[in-house]
Amino acid sequence: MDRTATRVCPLCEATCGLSITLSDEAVTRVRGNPDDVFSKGYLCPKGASLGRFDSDPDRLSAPLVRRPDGGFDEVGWAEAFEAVERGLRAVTERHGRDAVAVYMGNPVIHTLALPLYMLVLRERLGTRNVYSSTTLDTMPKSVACGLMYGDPLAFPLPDIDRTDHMLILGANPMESNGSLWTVADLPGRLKALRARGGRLVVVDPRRTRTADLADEHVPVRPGTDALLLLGIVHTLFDEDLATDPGAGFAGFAELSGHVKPFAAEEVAGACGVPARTIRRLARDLAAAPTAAVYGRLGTSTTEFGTLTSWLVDVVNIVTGNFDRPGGVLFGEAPHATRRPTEPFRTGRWHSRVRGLPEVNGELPTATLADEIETPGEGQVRALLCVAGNLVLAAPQGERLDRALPGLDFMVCVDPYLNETTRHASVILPPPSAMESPHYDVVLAGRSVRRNARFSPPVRALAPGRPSEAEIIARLVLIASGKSAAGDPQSVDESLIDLTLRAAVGRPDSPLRGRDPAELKARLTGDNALERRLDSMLRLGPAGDLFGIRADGLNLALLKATPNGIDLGPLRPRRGEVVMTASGRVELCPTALTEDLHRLHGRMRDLSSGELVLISRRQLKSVNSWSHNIPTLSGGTNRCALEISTEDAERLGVTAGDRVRVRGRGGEVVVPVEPTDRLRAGVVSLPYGWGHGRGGSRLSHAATQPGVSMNAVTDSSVVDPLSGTAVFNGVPVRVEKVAGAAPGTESGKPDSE
Ligand SMILES: Nc1nc2c(c(=O)[nH]1)N[C@H]1C(S)=C(S)[C@@H](COP(=O)(O)OP(=O)(O)OC[C@H]3O[C@@H](n4cnc5c(=O)[nH]c(N)nc54)[C@H](O)[C@@H]3O)O[C@H]1N2
Ligand SMILES: Nc1nc2c(c(=O)[nH]1)N[C@H]1C(S)=C(S)[C@@H](COP(=O)(O)OP(=O)(O)OC[C@H]3O[C@@H](n4cnc5c(=O)[nH]c(N)nc54)[C@H](O)[C@@H]3O)O[C@H]1N2
Ligand code: SF4
Ligand SMILES: [Mo]
Repeated sequence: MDRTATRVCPLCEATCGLSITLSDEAVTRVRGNPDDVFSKGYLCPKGASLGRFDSDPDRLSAPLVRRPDGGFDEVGWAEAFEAVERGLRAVTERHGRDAVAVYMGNPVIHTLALPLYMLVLRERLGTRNVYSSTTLDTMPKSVACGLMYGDPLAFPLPDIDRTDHMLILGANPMESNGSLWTVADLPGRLKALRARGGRLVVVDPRRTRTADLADEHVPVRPGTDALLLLGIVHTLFDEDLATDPGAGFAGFAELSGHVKPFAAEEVAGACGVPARTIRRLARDLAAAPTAAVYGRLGTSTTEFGTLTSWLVDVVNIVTGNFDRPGGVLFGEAPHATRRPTEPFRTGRWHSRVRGLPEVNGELPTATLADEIETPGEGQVRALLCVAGNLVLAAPQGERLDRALPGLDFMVCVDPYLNETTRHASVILPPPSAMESPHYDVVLAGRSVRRNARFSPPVRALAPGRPSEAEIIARLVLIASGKSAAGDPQSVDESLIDLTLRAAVGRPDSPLRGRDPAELKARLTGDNALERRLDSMLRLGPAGDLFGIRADGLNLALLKATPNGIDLGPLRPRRGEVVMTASGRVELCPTALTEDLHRLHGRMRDLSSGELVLISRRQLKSVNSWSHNIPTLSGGTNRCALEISTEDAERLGVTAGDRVRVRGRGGEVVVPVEPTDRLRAGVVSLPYGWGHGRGGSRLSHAATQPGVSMNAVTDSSVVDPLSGTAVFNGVPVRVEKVAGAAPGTESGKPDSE
């Protein structure tokens, strides 16, 4: 029997609504759901392949526990949890709580269960060794927003549907579909901007598909966007085009002083962009009726990631485009979210080996290998890795590949036996997305239109198989010193009690004085996790407040509305969001203006002319874990080093020749693809390849393994303010090799 179900896609931040056809419970077809209130039928090739992810024969269906001889045994769930309990307890009893590190990868934000439970798990583990993909990605933006607005999760989002002018730096949304910016059908919306007469400018060392669509492409030298943006801000002051944002903002007058050394004419050489272009970019932004500047991975994972992220917002503010329709607006989740309780600051503790500051309760993933390898008090001896593929994702991942086997104990919550999980002591595989309920706890708050959508599981869980929520809840029990065999729902029950008690206790709460038990009795949902979601929906800005707001949201309403509920466009709301100590938006936080000296000191080396490596994402890849899906690999989706035709000629290489790419972190041998899409002096590798390692079970990926870009990157270099890794602007040497075997990779450090 065929049937169809709706579900939001978990593969990227665009959150497209899908219509899924099942035949005898197997997914036979995935289409965009034309009635979805947010995505209106859009989908990309990855979403169309979601059924292949579901039916991939390499997905683990039972837990694996390592045998003394090194292989894995498939075991029952109770036995696997007992092994975790024993393993983690042995480490904490001997070495203390900080000896257990936790790493959370990117798919965390694409599930309902993980963002809700990982916070609790982190708290209960009580370790300072918390790591995540955030310090491989968005942390610079968080630090900038924390310092400017007081909330590290308050991200201004370009109002794409109403803007007249978009300046995009270091992002390729035509292929990535957007990031820190949840927009379904971003390609269509960028085209619509052009069609209504709006202007699109793309700053990127590579002429990407997004740049192909633009009115203007500015091929900047990698790692120099902070200088380019400073040149723009300088021009705005210099030519009297800067708008004083007024009383709610601190530091406008000071700003013009800070940008003094960065005139367009001063930075042009380092950026590789003519001064007249920089000045014109500034004038165009100032002249546009509305404009929005957006920067993503190419601006974030560089040595000056936090400065660049700050300057993107500075330009939006001093061109009068901050917190207004057509400019940038803060996102707004429809459910209750955690707000910070104290002004943002970093460095409440430091990493043991390199002394890097804590940010948002985390330490930089770039220093995890140091913490595992360096003996002494506080050494990391166990790792809990949830939805992460550290070996391919972290800078100098080959070093982690060598360090992980030295751990006393390692638990992975992951559906695959892959490059990282092959080092685990225990692997706990979550069920497929098809068997998991979904609501975008994180991404709903980054969405260009406010909306609420709930997807029930498309298919029932196999009997005896725990949901991802149950897996993590049992880990929470273990971390709380209880038995993993206890009741996992007790974790949610106690969290619901806490939330409701707080809601009735707040002096300004509309629910003040109500009985929490009475409110709890009204929650609906098929399990405790769903009831927890119901409480968050009901207490949120669009919630029904347990009946006070007649048309407000609750879970039952979302279940009755499978295509979702649109709650309208974003609105100006900085008054609600900004929570700095001064109560004003801080245009010139000291930590940032001080970092300008480091940038100024580096201006010369940035234009040294050595070859630098940048990363790229591919339309048919999902980071490191989709290459096992045959429909998403092969053809144009392969691993090769792009090189400018000019550099190819200089090195005497032509398409398909093999080259050795050597960086400070190590080297790879990879075929080249000369292209006129790259500016000279820049080479580009796709991120996420490097499969085919012994002990992994990714049969299709092993047939075309590619090489890992992170065999070349260097974990000793980070953006110091956020601890974020550097994946763009990595100095490398490239030389032709004769007759090397395909995809050879030594990962041997060049100099350490
Ligand atoms: N050189 C270079 N390195 C980079 C980047 C780059 O551009 N260049 N990009 C960086 C960025 S932006 C990011 S976000 C990081 C990503 O870093 P990671 O998140 O560590 O890596 P991913 O490749 O996303 O791997 C996700 C893992 O989660 C598993 N998984 C998939 N779905 C689920 C699920 O539902 N539940 C669970 N429990 N597990 C699941 C997959 O099998 C895989 O092992 O990589 C970073 N690394
Ligand atoms: N198809 C697909 N979509 C994805 C993913 C995927 O793997 N595949 N991954 C998801 C994840 S985890 C993320 S974080 C997002 C990332 O989303 P994006 O940031 O939009 O994606 P990237 O392709 O990494 O784009 C970075 C761009 O920066 C450019 N660049 C590199 N260095 C510099 C520089 O110094 N300055 C400037 N101005 N540009 C530079 C690169 O050429 C590239 O075009 O994508 C998400 N969506
Ligand atoms: S754009 Fe992203 S959310 Fe939409 S179908 Fe593709 S992978 Fe899924
Ligand atoms: Mo990412």
